[in-house]
Parts: sequence; C-alpha cells; structure tokens
Amino acid sequence: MTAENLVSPDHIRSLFAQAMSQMYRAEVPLYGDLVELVAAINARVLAQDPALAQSLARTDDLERIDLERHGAIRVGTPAELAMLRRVFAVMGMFPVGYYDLAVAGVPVHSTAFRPVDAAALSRNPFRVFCSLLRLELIEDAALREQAADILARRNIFTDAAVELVAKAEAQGGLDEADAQRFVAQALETFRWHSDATVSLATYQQLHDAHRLIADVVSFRGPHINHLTPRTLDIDAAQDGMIAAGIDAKAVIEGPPRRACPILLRQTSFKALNEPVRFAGDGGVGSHTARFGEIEQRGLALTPKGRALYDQALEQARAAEGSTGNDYYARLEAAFAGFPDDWDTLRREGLGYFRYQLTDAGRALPAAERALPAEVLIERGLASADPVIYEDFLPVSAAGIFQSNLGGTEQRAYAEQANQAAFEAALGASVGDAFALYAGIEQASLDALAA
Ligand code: OOG
Ligand code: NI
Repeated sequence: MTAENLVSPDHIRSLFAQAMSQMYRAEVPLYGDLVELVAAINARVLAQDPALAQSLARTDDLERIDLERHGAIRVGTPAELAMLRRVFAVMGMFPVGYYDLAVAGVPVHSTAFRPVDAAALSRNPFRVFCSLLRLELIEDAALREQAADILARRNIFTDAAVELVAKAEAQGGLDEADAQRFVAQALETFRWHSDATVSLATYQQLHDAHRLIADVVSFRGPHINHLTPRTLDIDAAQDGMIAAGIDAKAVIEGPPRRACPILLRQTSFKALNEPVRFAGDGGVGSHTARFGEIEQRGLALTPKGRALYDQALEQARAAEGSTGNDYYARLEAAFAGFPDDWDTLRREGLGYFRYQLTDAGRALPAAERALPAEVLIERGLASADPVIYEDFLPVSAAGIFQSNLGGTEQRAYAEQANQAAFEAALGASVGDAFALYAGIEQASLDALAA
C-alpha cells in the first residue's frame, strides 16, 4: 500500500455525511420533507438576491448549499466515546469544545467532532455533536448500577468498523474501496433500532430518572437523533414549517435576525413519538428521540464578542427564559447595542476575519503590502470576509435538547462541569475553538505581506 492510494479524510467525511443523510431520510420521512422545504426557501432566497448568489458561488459550493451541516448522537460510556473519537479521526473530524449541559438540566456533557482547518472546512464542514451520559447524575444507586451494567454489555461498533479504524491508523488512511466499506460499517452504529434491549418496566424506570437516560441506555446503539441542513433564511424556514403543519419548536435559538449574522441560529421540529418493541415481555410502547433541525451560521466571535453575546442573551432571557410572546422583542432589544456592520465588528475586535488582497493590492510591490491590514482596507487594497462560526452554543443546545425531551421536563443538576472527566473518557483533550479561528485569521494576515 502506497500513500498515493489513500483517499483524503475529507472525501471519507463527505461519503459519510451523504450516507447518513440517505439513511435518516429513509428512517424519518418528515425529515425529508424538511430538507425539501429548506431547499425551496434557499432557491427562492438565491433568486431574489443575485449578489448573495454570486458571493456564495465565490466562497461556497452553491450546489452543496442544502446539504447537512451537522448531526448529533448521545453515548453511554467512556469506551464508546473513546472509540468514536478514533472513528471520526478517520474522517478528519476532531473534538473541539466542551459543553456542559448539566447546568441546563440535561445529564450529559458534550463536544463536537469537526474538521479543523480552513481547507477541510471548505471541502465539507459536516460535524457531529456528541454527548456522553453522566451516569453519576442518576440519584438512585440501584438504577445507576443497572444502567451501567446494561451499557457494559452492548457493543455499538461492528467488528469490521473496528478493524478498518485500526487499518487506517496503521497505514495513515484508507484507499477508496476501504473508505466505502468503512462508511457502510460506521453507518451501522448510527442506525435506529425499534427493538429496545430492555423491558418496558426498565425503560419506564430509566425514563422516570430522565427521558434522556432512557434514550441512551435502552437501545443497541446511539441512533443519530437529528441531522441539520443549512438554510439561507431561518425565519422563513420556521414560518414555512408552521405553515406546513410541522410541529416546530417555539423559538429560534441564538441571536436575533441581523444585517450581519453572528454565530449560529437554529430551530427544529419536535421529536416524533415512535413505536418501540421492548425486550423480555415483548411489550410495545413508544419512544421520543428523533427530530429534524435547520441552522444558519454567521461570524465567529472573539472572546470579547462572545462575552458581549452572552451578556445580551442573558439579558433577553433573564425574566422568563425563551418563553413569552415578546421573546423576540426582548431579544432584539437586548442586542440593540451589539454592532451590526462588518467594519465596526472588525475594528472593535468582536469577530474573526479573513483578509485578502484585492486586485489593486496584488499589483503593489511587496514592501507596500506590509502596511497594517486596516490601512490596506481603507485604501481598497485588501478585503476582510467574516470567518464563519463552526461550533455550537450551550444555551441553544440546551434549548434544542429541552424541546425534544417533550413537554416541560425541567430539573437542575447541582453537579459542576467536569471537562477533565470528559477528556479522560475521550482519551484526548478537546480543541480550543477560539485558537482555531484566531489561527485562520492570522494565516490570512501573514499571507497579505507574503
Ligand atoms: C443534541 C442537541 C444539541 C445543537 O445543534 O445544538 C445540538 C442532542 O439533542 O443530542 O445538536
Ligand atoms: Ni443540532
């Protein structure tokens, strides 16, 4: 085997995202309807806004605009998480960020497996939000032990998937035939199983401890619980869902609609109630886990910008969370002081930008290009494009979790965030998102003068 035979991890990730999309559309037909709705809205936006269409044609692959940008799973044990890290690494996806959801009453902590460098992100940005159940948050000791026993007995990976991961690690990648086999085998881990591994009684007990615990523990594997295509107009998509009679979550998470989009806005249709056959007594019941989501991304914020975002969001939610008819009005009001033009966002150091010489800039002798970027921009010699946010938002993620746990389940765990325990389970530390964005910005600055 020579290095020339190996395909790029970006290619394997693209195959995987495509395979997941096909599988999930077949498993959850309503998700297919959502994808069609989003495609229609995206086409309309592009037809109405030729400037946007042109700019997307320059920076993105227009034909891939409607493709999935992320999915999510929840696993039960450190060993499952550690193996997933190796599976995703074959596809050029690495853990970035730590998200503590216990503060929001969800007994998990999470990371996102995603491509990290600019070239890989532009090839295919598909990422997987991956949560690890925190069994220590089950209060009932007997139930906690029972859940741990059940989890210890399952194997969520096929033997062939494990072998292909080892092969990829040993030879530094996979060839095309192995890549195809790998994707088919990896897919098995994320498939839905309508037959639970536990009895109805055990399911009920787990469910009473927390619906999410039942979801993680009761099945053969960590079924993909949603996929998320990109929409160019999330407000229109939310209205479109409601108009089509789809049971959408109440509000769009994240910042308000703005002239200059920042971070991430997302909404979903609520998880479906699906029939499940239980083990032992063979009882038939139902389970609520799987949904469809859409997202719209904008500027990646610096720590300074993020602090301003967190403060504004906190202000909007202070009184009654994200409920109430006037939530969007409160959100708009809270963000009124957040600059909403690219120049101010850049000059005040609120977001990350990618700098590039204009044609006039390229015509200059190298010595003159060494001017500060702001001077080059002022003189029309350089341009600055927003670096897009590639990560998740803990408050938004909690909102997505909550609306899909059905109803009003709200409990708070006193337990603190525990990144060290998460990383010990993962077998690696998680990447620092800010450092990644800063690196992309700095590389573009370095290239101006080069
Ligand atoms: C994950 C919810 C978080 C997002 O987009 O913020 C998420 C889950 O429900 O497992 O996917
Ligand atoms: Ni999501």
